[in-house]
Amino acid sequence: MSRRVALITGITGQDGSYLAEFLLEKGYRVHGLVRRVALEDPEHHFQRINHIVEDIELHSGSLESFASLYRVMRSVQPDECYHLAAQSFVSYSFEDEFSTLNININGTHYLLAATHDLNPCCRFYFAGSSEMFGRACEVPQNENTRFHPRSAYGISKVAGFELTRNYREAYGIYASSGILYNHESPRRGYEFVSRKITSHAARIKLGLADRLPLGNLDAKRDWGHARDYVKAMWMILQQPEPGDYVVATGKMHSVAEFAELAFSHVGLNHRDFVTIDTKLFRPAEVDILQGDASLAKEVLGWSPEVAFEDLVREMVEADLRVHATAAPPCFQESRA
Ligand code: NDP
Ligand code: GDR
Repeated sequence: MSRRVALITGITGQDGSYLAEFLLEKGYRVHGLVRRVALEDPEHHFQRINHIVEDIELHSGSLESFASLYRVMRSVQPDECYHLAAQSFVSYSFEDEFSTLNININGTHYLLAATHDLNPCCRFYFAGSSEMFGRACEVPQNENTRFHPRSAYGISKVAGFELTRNYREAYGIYASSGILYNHESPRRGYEFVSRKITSHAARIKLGLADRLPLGNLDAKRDWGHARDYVKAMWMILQQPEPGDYVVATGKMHSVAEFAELAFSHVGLNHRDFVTIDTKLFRPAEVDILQGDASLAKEVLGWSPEVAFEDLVREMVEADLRVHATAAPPCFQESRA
């Protein structure tokens, strides 16, 4: 039997790298869309996929270019397309609404249009987000909860979600969305609060830093492990009918609780190191997100395997190893 073919956009990101590993283990031929700059500078851009780069096939393209997505779709002819690439940092979307909307909305539209034109039997996955619920009108949120996005990022994800649904309804494309809540791992980008906290806890423990500036400590999120969540993406595309699913742990913790746990893991009290930087507050915050993944459990048979405490521990331990052996990462952020 011939191997199934998957195309992953955003393969160099956290989720793309775990999904590529997962699909390779399942016997797929895995193709990835990467930006040209990444092909030119693999040392920096392929950190998350270096260990599997010989097993996958990479194609250069950008979400900004319909022509490049069309060319890649025509050349790969995937059975399944996982569209994960995006400007994914909520905070940055306040600084550059225009590029966030352009990249996230047009990129999704281009890919759906190319799928429809060239490969209408391909199963399409869209990376939706709990940020679509934003100022949620109910807790926990499920597939029927009204959207109220609070950032250009959230708006772009609502648009991508609606485009995906419309390609399903108007053209009969097998197109599904996962509405995923925050998921983290040792491969998380340093700009996100989880990795910012665990990397600082490790660096402070190792004497490489002495404080951790944070913004809103009261925000509450439903945090899971990325490895569990990429499995849900695959399960969503294995259903007989396309559909949309909330993927979440159903448990909520504040940013302060995350920091408390991470620092306690290295024997420190977060209160001695965390400072509040008002620049890191967002113009419009999402205060509470908690998902109800009953549908995913019932229909997909999916449930999260990694508990919050184990996730935080794994990230802190990984960061202790990273910072004990390498130069600390350099990143700048003006907003949270
Ligand atoms: P990352 O930020 O780690 O990865 C984003 C990926 O998108 C990278 O591979 C990046 O490439 C690529 N990308 C960005 N802009 C472009 C572009 N113009 N053209 C081509 N590729 C581009 O995100 P995650 O892995 O965490 O998330 C995956 C998806 O899931 C995203 O769409 C995100 O919005 C969504 N999501 C994530 C959640 C989470 O908690 N992680 C929760 C809900 C949804 P490069 O390496 O070159 O920058
Ligand atoms: P989020 O993740 O916006 O939920 O989006 P992030 O980790 O950036 O923020 C979570 C919460 O922490 C608060 N916060 C800070 N955040 C950052 N980044 N830095 C800080 O210093 C800081 N201090 C407090 C934020 O205000 C916020 O409330 C992530 C991304 O992966 C999206 O792509 C995805 O769609 C959603 O999760 C679900």
